[in-house]
Parts: sequence; structure tokens; C-alpha cells
Amino acid sequence: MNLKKIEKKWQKKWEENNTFKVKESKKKKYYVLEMYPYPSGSGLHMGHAFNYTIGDILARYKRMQGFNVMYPMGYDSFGLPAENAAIKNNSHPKKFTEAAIKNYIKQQKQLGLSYDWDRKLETHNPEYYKWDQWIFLKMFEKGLAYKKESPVNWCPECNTVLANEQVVNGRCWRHESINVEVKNLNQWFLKITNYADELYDGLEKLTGWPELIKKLQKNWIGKSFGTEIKFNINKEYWPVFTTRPDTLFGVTFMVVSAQHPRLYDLVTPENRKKVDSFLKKITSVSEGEIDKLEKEGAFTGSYATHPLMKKKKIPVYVGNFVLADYGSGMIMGVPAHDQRDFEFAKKYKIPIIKVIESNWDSNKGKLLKEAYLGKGSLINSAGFNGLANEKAKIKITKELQLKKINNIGPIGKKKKNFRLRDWLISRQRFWGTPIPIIYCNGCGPIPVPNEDLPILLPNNLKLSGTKNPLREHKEFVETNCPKCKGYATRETDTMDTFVNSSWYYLRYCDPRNKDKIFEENKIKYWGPVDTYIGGKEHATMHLIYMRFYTKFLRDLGLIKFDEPAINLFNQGMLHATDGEKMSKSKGNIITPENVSKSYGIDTARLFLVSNSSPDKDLNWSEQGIDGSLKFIKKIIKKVSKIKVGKSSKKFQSKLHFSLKNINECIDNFKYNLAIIQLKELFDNFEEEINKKDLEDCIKLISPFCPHISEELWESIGKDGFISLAKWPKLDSKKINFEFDAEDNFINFLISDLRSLVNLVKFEPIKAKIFVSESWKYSFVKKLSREIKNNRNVGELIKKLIDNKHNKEISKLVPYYLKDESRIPKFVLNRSKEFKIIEENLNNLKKEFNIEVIVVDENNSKALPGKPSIFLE
Ligand code: ANZ
Ligand code: ZN
Ligand code: ZN
Repeated sequence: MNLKKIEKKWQKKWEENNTFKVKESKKKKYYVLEMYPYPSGSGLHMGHAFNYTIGDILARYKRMQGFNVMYPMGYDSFGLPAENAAIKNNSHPKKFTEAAIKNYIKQQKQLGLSYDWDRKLETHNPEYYKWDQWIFLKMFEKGLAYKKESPVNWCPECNTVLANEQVVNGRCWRHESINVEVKNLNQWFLKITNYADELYDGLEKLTGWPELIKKLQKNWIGKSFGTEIKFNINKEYWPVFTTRPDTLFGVTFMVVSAQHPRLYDLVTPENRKKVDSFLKKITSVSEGEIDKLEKEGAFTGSYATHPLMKKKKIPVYVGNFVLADYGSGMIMGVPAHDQRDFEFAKKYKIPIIKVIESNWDSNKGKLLKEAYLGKGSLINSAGFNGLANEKAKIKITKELQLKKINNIGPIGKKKKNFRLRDWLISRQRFWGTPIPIIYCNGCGPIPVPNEDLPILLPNNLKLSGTKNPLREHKEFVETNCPKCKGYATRETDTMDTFVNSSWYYLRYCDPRNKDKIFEENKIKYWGPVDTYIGGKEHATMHLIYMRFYTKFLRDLGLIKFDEPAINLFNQGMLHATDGEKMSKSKGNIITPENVSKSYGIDTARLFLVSNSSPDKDLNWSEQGIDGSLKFIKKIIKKVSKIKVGKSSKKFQSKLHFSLKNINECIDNFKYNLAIIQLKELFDNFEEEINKKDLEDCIKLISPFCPHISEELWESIGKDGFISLAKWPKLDSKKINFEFDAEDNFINFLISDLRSLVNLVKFEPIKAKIFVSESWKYSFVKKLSREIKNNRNVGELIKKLIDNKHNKEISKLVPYYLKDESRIPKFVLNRSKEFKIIEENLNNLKKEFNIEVIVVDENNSKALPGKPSIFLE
């Protein structure tokens, strides 16, 4: 068989017949989706192939199981790399992008992926981004898209602002070496925080998502419960957020953020100079860096009154470790119980008052060397002394809640707080979705009327690379106000590309709709995604944004579900042979083209999922792929030599046992274990089997090796595509575990004999084999039953002793308990084991080239399933 030729042949047939095209029907649907790829200019390497193979196997399996499977593909084609490449080459990003997509599709087709190509999406196509703009306008209408001036992260290399999520340890996510600067700019935000609660609580219900992803999302959303307390400073009430109201009597200072917009309202004239010079000195920091940072500040000159101790005056500082946009941008400092506050108090010689003490505290009564963060009872806290601190949180909050001030309300109340910020979507770049807003001097910012959508990116322009070229493009910028028809200008910011990938999964359900974002009935049928496949790196940004968009579109009444995907699967990374990440600069990239040339793409697909579970990282290996090729050749040979007739009971048992396991393995993404089952099945192929069993065996390899299975299908005279054939139906009645136990028995014996032959210091000429005494078979059977309810050695022994073999039983019970895998899954009997060995004597002799006999004598060492062996 010429593998290369077969691939071409079936890829062509699938394409000509539109084999994987689907539409809504009465059948149950299944929606498989891989994360929207960015069509990079360098094309696919085997790592990408790995990702798509994982999805394709699932799609093919579900399809054969009778589901109406939607498995689409498209391209997240806006973004910086294409724009930068265009600048470098003095070209237009559209040209670049479209060439890259074309190449991508060609490569994907070579992998034999069963996409419904008629549903292809491309973000940069106006037919698509029109609906980005439409959603934006809906958000604008509902007050969820808004513009505000705020300190934002600016990457001087990207020449644009970044979302908080795109800043990693103070650096740009695309530029590890570039420090992000803070600039004050007027920018567009999406109010994702309106959904903070639901985004957080909804994670509970996502039982099909990996725990790791949910944990990362929880941390990102960062919900914390605490108390908001209002402190009177210069006759005005300033709120602070604290998770530790129990430490209220330990407050000895307050700190306002250096970036707080009203900082100067707190600075007295005498302290102005000091504050000014402090502000000049500090640089803005991100949240992650605060703990490591030296805590610094300056006194503002103002004092706060303690809400529960009228006479106590608390100095207010400005500091570098308080975030402007978390809580209220101001904190109450409790140095005894917060490490940051402790460091600050030490530096500025502020008193440290302990208000929580534990009975086990070895430092009781002594000066603190660091903040005490543990539990305990309250001290130095007036009427609350002696209370357990968790209780005190509630009591103190209640007390504050009862104290009401005119026009202000209670001076304290319970409060939920989120780390999540609104999503900054403005980008000062060209290659993205234009934000559909028009600025009119008379009317202000006006949304573009729906009938004027899409606002198109111009094709006729030069990219200079320093500025957003849209700003200089008169034709784009100048327009008329939709309201007063006077002169007006367009917004030139474009949207963060994460906007495009937040709802694409819905558009796949109705990709060519010209009048609507999608037909609601189509979403009702296809949505939500059943299994979403992609990398862990998208745990927060993409997957949070996608959940947010889903909830927003639901609130518009367009969809009826709350979450985009029922199951989420994170695939592992494929590394190069040397274990390194595949990259162009390292020159270690393996491409599907090369692999396919020497091994065939089915071999490559098989290898990718054979050696480790798809959620684990793996290294490319030529040896590994050789092994896969051998297996494929074996399948082809066995099928071509088969005599179609009758199947033995034993083979049918094996087939259905394999089928049962393979189903479970694919359902749980344990593809590697499914392949082991397949290999065993083909090892047990017999010279003659019946037509239906033969068909079933070929079907089982079809999701993994689709081209070869189509060819084998045709070769046994079947019409139509195996890709669309019905998956074998499991008949559990055909499974006889005794057959399996017999195989296992002889296989274990062979491997035991092999280790022994390798172990002894002499050259053996003869092996004597003894099988277990008869009574042990019924003993082990009983034990395997009892062990399910009771694992107590003493009690088990009591239950199992038979007054004849008590001594041995009291040794065997702990032996088996220590490692339960020692108990055979299916216990044969003495005469059966004896017979099996007898039947295999010739094979054993041939294999080891020594004389082998089985001895019909009792031997105390032999156990059921584990005969004892003596070498001479
Ligand atoms: C007093 C206190 C005493 C605090 C104590 C902690 C321990 P999470 O869990 O992250 O919500 N905080 C409040 N706003 C802040 C801001 N804008 N920048 C930096 N820190 C801020 O933590 C809430 C705690 O973080 C709050 O509780 C506050 O310090 C601090 F023994 O208030 B705490
Ligand atoms: Zn950058
Ligand atoms: Zn106007």
C-alpha cells in the first residue's frame, strides 16, 4: 500500500463529497471545537497537528457513534504579528494574512481533519467583524461599553495599550524584556465586572472543566468577603476595604494609593513638598510585585478618627503599596497583623498594637518580629476582648453597621470585592476591528447606526509602524455626525483581538447569515460546545472573556445557556526530540509534510496519541514513530490475509472486550490506552473471522488512522465512507473473562520465566513449572470477594481460615493485602492452568530454547495465576 497515495485519494474524496458537512437535524448533536488559531506565517508544525488530531479523533468517534457532529475551523486573523510583518515588508496585513490562511488550510487538509469546511470563519473578513461591532454597540447601549481616562499599561514596543491580563510581571506578554509603562489615556472598556459574581459562582457548575483552569479563574476574579469601613478624615468620610475587621483596634495608620485621583485633597500645604518628591521617586508597580517591593510612603498631614474610639487620631500616609483601583484605593494599616503594614510601620516608626493573640503563641506578650497572621482571641480591643477573631469579624461589622451618620448611612457594612477589572479593549493599532463610534463636537460620542455597519478597515494605506495609521487616513477619519449631519470624526482605536475570539463559537452555528449575528434556532440546536480543546495558557484571558460574552448574549435573549462549553480539555505540549519547545529559531521544528513523506500521516497521527495521555507533554521521537509504522503495516497485512468465514468465541470475546475498553478510553481522552487495546486486538487476530467482526475491527482504527481505514474498508468490498459508518455496537454477552484470564496467565508466565532466566548466574537447560495447590483457588476467589467490604487483616483471616491451611492463610492474607494487584482479576482453576501450560509447552521451548515441563505435584510456592518455576 502506498500510504502517500491513499492519503491523497481519500482527502480528495472527502472534499468532493463534502463528507463532513452538517446541518441541523432530528439527530442528537455533538459540537467539537478547537481553539481559534492565529494563522501565523510560518504555518503548522507537529505541535499544532497534535492539537488538531486530538479533536479530530473525538469528532470522528462521535460521528460514527451516530451524533450529528459539528466540527468547524476558522482563523483568528487580526492581530499584531501580521501588522508587523506588513510594516517590515511594506505590504498590507490583509495580503499577509490571507496567504497564511491559505497555507494553513492546505496543511490542515493534509492531516485528514474532518472539518465542515463550509463553516470556515475569518476574523478579518468584514462579514465577521461587522458582528464584533454590532455586539459592541449593544454593550454601549446597555452601558457596558464605556470610555474613561485612566492609568493604563503601555508597551512601547507594541505601540499600544495592554489589558491588565496582558502584563506579566510588569512586562509585556509579547515582549519579555520590555517594561510596561503607565500612561494616562482615554480608553474604551467593557464592563466585565458586572458579571464578576456570576463568572465566579458559575465555575462550580462547570464540572467538565479541569480543576486547574477553574482555580486560575477563581484567583483571577479574586472574590473576597470583607467589610467596608468609613473613616472620618477632615470631616469627610473615606471608605476602606478590609478582610480583617477583627483587627480594627490595631489600626495605627492609614495609607492612600499614590495613584489615587483625590490624593491631594488629603495633603496639607506643609506636607506638599514631601509628597511631591515622594511621588516623583516611585514607579508604578503591578499587583504581583507589591510583596517584594520596599514599602515606602510620605505623611500627608491629615489624620483620621477611629470609628470606634473617638479620641484616637490616625495619621494618613500616601504609599507605594496600595493599588488605586482595588477596594477604595485606601487601606487601614494594622502592622501587628499584616506583613506589608508591619514593614511600613517599622520603617516610619509607627506604633504596632497587637490585637489578636493565640494561646499557643510562643511569643505571647513579647514584641513581634513579624506580623501575626494566625487565629486567636482579641486583646486591646475594648468591649470585644476575649472573642475568637472569626466571631469578632461579625460582631465588629454589626456594631459598625448600627452606627449611622446623617447622609452617609452606616459607617461599616459587609462587602464583596473583586480583583477583576473592567476589560480595556482599545488598541492603537491598525489590524483589528474598528470601534464603531463617531465623535461630533456638538453631539458628543455617537454610536454608528446599525445600518452603517460594518465600519471597514481601509485597504489603501501605508503602514509606518510608529503610529496607528488610521489616524492619518482622512477618508477613514472624516465623516458626518449621524445625528446632526455636521462634521465629525471616527474613533481610530481598534479592538483587542480577544474580542473576536469571545463569540466565534456561536457564529459557526450560522456562519453565513447576512442579516443577523445568528439564527437563534440554530444556536438552540448546536449550542453550547460539547468539548472545547485548547492549551492551558488560555485559562484566564480567552476563557473568561468568552464566558463573559456568553452571559451578555444570553441577557440580550439571543441564547439560552450560561456557559460556552460543557467540557474543556487541555492538551499537552509536543516538544522536539531534545525536549525543547519547537521553534523556528532553534531549528528543531518537525512539520507534518516531512513526517507524512516518510511515514504517512496516519502513522504520525497514531504516534502522537500512542505514547502518552493527550493531556501530557511529549517529545517527538523517530523511534516512536517507527513503532507506529510497524503497527500500521501489521494491520494492513493481517486484514489483507484474512479468511472471511467464522469467528471463534474467543476472538469475539476479545473484540467486544476491546470495544468496551476503547469506548471508555476515548470518552475519557485516554487515547494512548485505547491504542494499547487496539494493538492487543490485532495481536489476537485469527486466521479466519467473520465479515462483521472484520468490519468492526477496521472501524475501531478509523478515528485514529482515517485514510488507511477508508482504504481497507473499500478493499473488503464495502460501499460508502467508513468515516460515516456506524461505530460497532457493544455486546457485553460476548465477553468471556475466562478467555482473557487465560491469555494473561500465559503472558505472565512467559514474562516471569524471562526475568528468571536473566537473573540466574548459570545457563539453564530446563525449566520445571508447578501450578498452585487446588485449595488456594477457592481461597483467592473468596478473598477477592471479601476484600471489597473489609480490609482488616485480622478479620479477613478469621473469615477465611478453613482449619486445614490456617498457617498458610494467615501469611497469604497480608501478602495479598499489601498489593492487591497480586490478586488475579479472574481466578482459573488448577486443571485449567495445567492444561494451558501443557498446550503452550512447545511455544515456551521455542521462545527460550530450553526444555520446559509442567509437573503435576504440589508445590507450596505456587499461587493461582502465578505458577512457581525452577531452573536447572
Ligand atoms: C486591614 C487588614 C488587617 C488587612 C490585617 C489585612 C490584614 P484581599 O483578600 O486581596 O481582598 N487592601 C485593601 N485595599 C487594598 C488596596 N487598594 N491595595 C492594597 N491592599 C489593599 O485583601 C484585602 C486586604 O488587602 C484588606 O484587608 C487590606 O488590608 C488590603 F491584619 O485591611 B486589610
Ligand atoms: Zn509589547
Ligand atoms: Zn452631531
